[in-house]
Amino acid sequence: MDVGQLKERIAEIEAGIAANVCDIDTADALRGLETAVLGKQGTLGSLVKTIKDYPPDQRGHVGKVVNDAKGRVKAVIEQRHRELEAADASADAADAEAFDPTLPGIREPMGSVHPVTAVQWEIERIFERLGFTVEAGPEMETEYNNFEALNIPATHPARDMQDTFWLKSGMVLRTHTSPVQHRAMLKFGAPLRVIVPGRCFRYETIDASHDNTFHQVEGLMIDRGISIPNLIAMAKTLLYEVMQHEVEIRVRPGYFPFVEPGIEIDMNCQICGGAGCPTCKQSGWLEILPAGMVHPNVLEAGKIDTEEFTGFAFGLGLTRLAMMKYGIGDIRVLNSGDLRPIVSPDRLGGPVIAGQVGSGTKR
Ligand code: FA5
Repeated sequence: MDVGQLKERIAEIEAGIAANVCDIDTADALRGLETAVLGKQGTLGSLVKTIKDYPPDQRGHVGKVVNDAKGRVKAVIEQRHRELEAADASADAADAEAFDPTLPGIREPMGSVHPVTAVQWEIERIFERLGFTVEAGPEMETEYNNFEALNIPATHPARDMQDTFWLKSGMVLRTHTSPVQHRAMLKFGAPLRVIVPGRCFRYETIDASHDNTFHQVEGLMIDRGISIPNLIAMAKTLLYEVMQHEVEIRVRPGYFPFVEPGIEIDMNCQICGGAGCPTCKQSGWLEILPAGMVHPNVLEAGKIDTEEFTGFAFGLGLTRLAMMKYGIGDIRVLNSGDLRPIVSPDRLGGPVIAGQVGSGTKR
């Protein structure tokens, strides 16, 4: 091509670059353009090789035309580089402005201790101070431990006092925590001070104060000279410490085959203040602590010397006590799985730390 055609070709190349360079928005793409135009095989770069083909008197001029064009294109590409760098820097600045480290963080929702667990821990602390140990027993029990060892033989009418979930194996879901009395006597002998918090199961109609799954705390104290006044004093201390105020109680005779005599300790309903409500079945009182002196047959089944030792036992309704403490009028919310708080976490001892709550009784 002659010098005129060369100049036209160069003008075309430059016009193409000028038209498209603004659409290039990454440094990589810009480097690609640079190679495609200025590289040895590039549209402008490859023209350098042709300089030697021109007559000697024109070579100086052709070389200047080609190199000037290369310089202009290089300047256009560098300008675009600077624009891209400036755009990146202002995007970083905008990001930095959007992140304000002084703003308070967004709190993840935290769990809290279940009201029943909170009262259980409190009761464990109270009894540990009184020299009791905390034991656990299986929720699936033998018929013998749940009934016979507690002086309730198969034909005894008291079997109907607690509607039972029977398992195909012949075992039962324990209807109360009392079978652990027998286990503890065999395990530790006398003297003995033990409490057993745990879940119990009954096949019964559910209402505001009855669930088919609920918690009790069994208590057992065996020693020389134990009598009913020890039991009543302990019950008063327990209720006072849990409720943090004096609680009105009433004591009635009660019948349980595993104690003699048996008593029922009821507490003044804290939901209605004694006026009557669905929780206390309009009576103003709630059965909370059935108890009594351990029956000699039960002591003997537990290999305790009845000549030397006597003892009291109680079966605290832990779920109901939690309801009274926190003013929960319906037992059904406690096992409902509804996670909306019914009690302020502060009253339950603050948020739970992962792993703190388990099915066991110990913290
Ligand atoms: C018993 O279970 C006896 N084992 C208690 C006992 C132990 C007596 C040691 C003497 C010596 P009772 O069936 O009354 O007793 O239950 C004890 C407590 O568990 C009741 O006072 C009540 O507070 C609670 N309770 C019983 N059934 C339910 C239920 N369906 N839902 C919620 N709480 C219940």
